[in-house]
Amino acid sequence: MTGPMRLTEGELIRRIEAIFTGAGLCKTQAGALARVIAAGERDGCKSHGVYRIEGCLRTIKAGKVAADAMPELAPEDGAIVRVDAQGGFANSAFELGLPVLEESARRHGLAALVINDCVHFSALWPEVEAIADRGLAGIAMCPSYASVAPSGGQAPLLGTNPFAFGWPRPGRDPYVFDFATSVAARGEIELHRKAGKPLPEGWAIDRDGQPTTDPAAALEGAMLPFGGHKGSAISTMIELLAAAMIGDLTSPEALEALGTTTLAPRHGELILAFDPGRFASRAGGNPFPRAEALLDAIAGQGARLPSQRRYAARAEAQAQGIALSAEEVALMDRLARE
Ligand code: NDP
Ligand code: PYC
Repeated sequence: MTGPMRLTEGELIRRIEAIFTGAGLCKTQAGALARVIAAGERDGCKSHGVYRIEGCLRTIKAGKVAADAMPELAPEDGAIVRVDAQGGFANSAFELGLPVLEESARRHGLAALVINDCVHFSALWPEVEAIADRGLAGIAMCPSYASVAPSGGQAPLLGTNPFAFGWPRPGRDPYVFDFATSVAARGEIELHRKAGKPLPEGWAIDRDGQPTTDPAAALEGAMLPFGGHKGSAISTMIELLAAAMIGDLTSPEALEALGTTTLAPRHGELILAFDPGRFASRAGGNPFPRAEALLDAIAGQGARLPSQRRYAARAEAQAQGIALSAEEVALMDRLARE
């Protein structure tokens, strides 16, 4: 039995990539997946870290993702950049589209990256952070599969529909938030179930529409949107913009096509990029000093900025290695052998 260990990010990426190539994923798919999962683990985002490897493998073994997909960039269409993921994971499609999105946003002031026909399981902050690292503001959103009851409803319909935003901060880590539009991500419910821990009140209802703190009953019933009718409306917006509008599946359609919530769903994603300097003509093309004043004022009240915890976890992981529990090491060893 191996104990807990610390790995560098490069070592963790190589281990995860080997698991995926061993399961039949091509290098393009496996590399992009390994990078995003290792980044999640490095930043202490457990709901989309190493624990997700098993779900991706189930999806591969079930034949629900194109293991050798090479994403394809569509011909230029104004400020709309389109990448067809060809049924592969979203992550390599994003990597292909990012430089084109950046170039288009600089040329037009704003641009959209539409990813179609992708299998999606990952966190969105790596994407908006990558956009902000290029000096642009970014918004990313996607549906998932029906698992959340609309506010006032009792049955799964909306997805957990993540929504992420990134803002560049010259000389500092970008301002980034990224959250499910459900009270918590489904991954959190699954982690509570695995740990045998009850859910906090207000996260979910059972199949009879009654409030529950039992993770298994929540997974059979429905999760709840954050902020009642407000989260429900934002989640609906995501279904409209990042599914219906881009000609891809909504969360109920994605669940119907897949037939289960135990595999990663197939749908689309919408990512927007803004060139802040181009919008800031009234500010002499430089919006950053006033943006910094606002963000500093928030932090000045003792409030923590979103991603502050993540950047702190990253700094620790970069100094000391990414900490993996004995269970996580055993999981990766087992998955590498299977
Ligand atoms: P969390 O509730 O854990 O965090 C949401 C955001 O709020 C983070 O940016 C976090 O920053 C920030 N935050 C948390 N607490 C505070 C605080 N006290 N003050 C200020 N900011 C705070 O996220 P969720 O559980 O809702 O989502 C987790 C992940 O799941 C996301 O990355 C999302 O993309 C992913 N997801 C993916 C889906 C998919 O279909 N692909 C579906 C649903 C979710 P920090 O990280 O620093 O704590
Ligand atoms: O954690 O809610 C979630 C989730 C759904 C699909 C991928 N992640």
